[in-house]
Amino acid sequence: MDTLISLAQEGVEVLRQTPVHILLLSLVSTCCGIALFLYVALCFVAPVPRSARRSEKTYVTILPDGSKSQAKELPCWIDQWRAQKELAKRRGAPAPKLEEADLFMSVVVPAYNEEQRLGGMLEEAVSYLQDQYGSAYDGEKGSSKEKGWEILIVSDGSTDKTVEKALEFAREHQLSQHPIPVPGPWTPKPTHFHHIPHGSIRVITLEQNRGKGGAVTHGMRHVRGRYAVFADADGASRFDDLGKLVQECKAAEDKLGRAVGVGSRAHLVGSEAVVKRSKLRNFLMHSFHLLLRLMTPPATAAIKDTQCGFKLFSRPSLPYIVPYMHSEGWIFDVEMLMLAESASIPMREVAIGWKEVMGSKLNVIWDSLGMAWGLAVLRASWALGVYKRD
Ligand SMILES: Nc1nc2c(ncn2[C@@H]2O[C@H](COP(=O)(O)OP(=O)(O)OP(=O)(O)O)[C@@H](O)[C@H]2O)c(=O)[nH]1
Ligand SMILES: [Mg+2]
Repeated sequence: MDTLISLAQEGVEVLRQTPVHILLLSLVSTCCGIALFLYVALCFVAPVPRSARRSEKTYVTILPDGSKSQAKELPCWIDQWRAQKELAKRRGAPAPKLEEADLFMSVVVPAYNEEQRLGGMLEEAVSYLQDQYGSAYDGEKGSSKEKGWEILIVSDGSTDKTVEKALEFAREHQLSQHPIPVPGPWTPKPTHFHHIPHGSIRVITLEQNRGKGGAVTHGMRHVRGRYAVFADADGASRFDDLGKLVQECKAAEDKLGRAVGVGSRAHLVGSEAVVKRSKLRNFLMHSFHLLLRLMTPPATAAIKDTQCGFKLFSRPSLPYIVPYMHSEGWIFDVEMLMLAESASIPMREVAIGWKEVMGSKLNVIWDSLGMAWGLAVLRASWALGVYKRD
């Protein structure tokens, strides 16, 4: 004990005798050393999304005769926009605008082994889309009409019959003479069947599983709509609430037409749907929200439900978000919101209907740990400049 005290006294004496500028210099160099170490460590652990493979830049659909199409090239607005941006930079011209939308609403459905749940979700989606937005691509590019829709199903390396089920659904809804609608979480006894226009459902297959974030981002790169929404394949979110998201988004759009509508289940906390979940899951959900509030910038931190799989983007907001996405897993929603916030894009949280649907693939403990780690890496990578906008 005595030795410890005398050692401490010696240390204090040395500090007292060292000139202040030397002390400051050592402090600054220690901080710089730590920051450099963190930066280098982050460069190793921060996720870098794999680039899309050749076949992943194609889609298949159902042709008017009911056969499956050949793989067709997926139009990618980012590739075109990047090329135009590069050209504009060389000429010293202002950044280009995104090319006009081909249709009104694009729906991206990430699907990983969803042969069981996908049909009901699609039924509810197409009945809303067909009622609201009528026939698909009507050829009037740049039209101000609120017409036309498409669904992009991104099978995320599924090993079951997700792709076959999606195509079967499209075939049935294009051709069927004896239609039978598929029951879904919100319509267990559906009464209406909608015939859909040819080619309005496109199926994209990722060769290897990327995670929900990777699948959603991939889909978002290829949307043709004036608005693009992503929606989970389980149909847990009430699809009819898309109208509310569109309304809120429109009301919030800035001068550039940018806005994000964030579907939210926050109003359901305390309701049967949430209480029914295990105590552990609810505890982890609250801990995650606390972490989010502490670690994210103010507008993102103010969103009460960042994880809801139902978010709408107006087309002009896409170039500020989608090209800069890194997260492949469950934390990708937070990255989308943070990117929107850093570009000052207005965000509106909109209460939607939501139901617990059997068959979730979320591993409560493992995925919660992964999300906490992902959030820390994400936040540090943007803060320290490992990730940056070009
Ligand atoms: N689990 C998982 N889902 C993926 C993956 N890629 C895409 N998804 C899709 O992500 C969506 C959400 O998956 P769910 O298993 O319902 O998880 P969740 O909705 O976040 O959690 P719950 O509230 O329990 O339903 C579904 O459309 C999945 O098919 C992946 O790699 N893993
Ligand atoms: Mg779900």
